[in-house]
Amino acid sequence: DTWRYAFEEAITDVQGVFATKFKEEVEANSDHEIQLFPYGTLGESADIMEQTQAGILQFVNQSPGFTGSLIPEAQVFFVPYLLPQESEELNEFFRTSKAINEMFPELYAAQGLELLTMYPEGEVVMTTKEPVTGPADLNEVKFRVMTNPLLVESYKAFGATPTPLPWGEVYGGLQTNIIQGQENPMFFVESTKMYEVTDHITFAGHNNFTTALMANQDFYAGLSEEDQQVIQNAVETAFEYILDYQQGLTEESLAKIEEDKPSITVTRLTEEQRAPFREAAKDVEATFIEMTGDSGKEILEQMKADLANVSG
Ligand code: 6CS
Repeated sequence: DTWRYAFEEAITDVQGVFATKFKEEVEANSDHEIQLFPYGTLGESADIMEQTQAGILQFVNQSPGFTGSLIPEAQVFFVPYLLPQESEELNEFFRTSKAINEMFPELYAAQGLELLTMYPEGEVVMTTKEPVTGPADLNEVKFRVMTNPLLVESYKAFGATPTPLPWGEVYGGLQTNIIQGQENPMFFVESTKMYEVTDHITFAGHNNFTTALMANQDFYAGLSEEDQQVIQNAVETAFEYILDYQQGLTEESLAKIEEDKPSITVTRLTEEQRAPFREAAKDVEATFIEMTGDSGKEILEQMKADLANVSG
C-alpha cells in the first residue's frame, strides 16, 4: 500500500526531517510506501487535518496551535512558561509524560485520530517590527498567532492585539503591515525568511513549539499488529532522531539570519523583563481552565507532575 502523510512545513524543516526519517524506517521494514506532502501541496494545516479525518490522508503532522478548536485541551501547550526551554529535561518530558502518552491519546481518539507522538520544535521567539522588552512594547501591535483561542488570550495578556491567521498569510501580512509581529521557533524564522519582514528578535522564554503526529484512527485500527508495530518503531526512531537533529539548531539558524541581515537585533529578555510576562501567564492558565473545565485541569495538573518528575 501507499500511505499518504502530510505536514505543515517544508521537507527540509523539522517536521519534514521527522517525516523523511519515518518514511525511511517504514519503507525499510515493510513493503508499504509513504508519500509525503509538505506544506503548500494540500492546503493549510486545517485542510490536512480535515483530509486525515476524512481518511483521504493516513497521517498528519499538525501542531496543537491549530488543533485547539478540535481538542480544546491541546491548548495547554500555550500556557506560557509551562514548558522548560530546549534541554534534555524537555526531551525527557516528551518521552515520559503521562499527559502526553496516556491522556492525550484518548482525547485525540474521540476525534478519530490515533495520536502517535508529540515532539518539540524549539524555543519560540517573537519577531517584530519594533523592539520588545516588555508588554508595553506590544501595545497596538497586531501580533499574528496560530488559530488557537488560548494563544489569542496569551497575546492579549501580553498586551498585544492578537491576530489569528493561517500560516500562508503571515509573510504577506508582515510585508504589507497588516500585522507587525509573529512568533515561531528560530529554524522556522530562518527557513521561511520571517526576518526579511521583521527587524527584531526577542527571546522571552515563554514557550517551546510542540507538534503532534497522528494517524486516521480507522486506518490505524484496521492494520495488522505487525504493521502497527512497524509504525510504532518508525515513530520511536524518528522521535529520537529529531531531538538529536535539533541540538544547536536555534543557534545555527540565528547565525544564518545574522549573516543575511546584520541589522537584525536579538534580545534575550532578562528575568526582570520576563516578570510581567510571567505574571500575565497566571491569567492565561486560569483562562485555560475556564475554557476546558475538569478535563483541562486534569491534563494541566498531570503535565505539571510530569514536568516535576523530569526536573533535575
Ligand atoms: O506558525 C505556524 O503556523 C507554523 N509554525 C511552525 C513552526 N510549523 C508549522 C506551522 O504552520
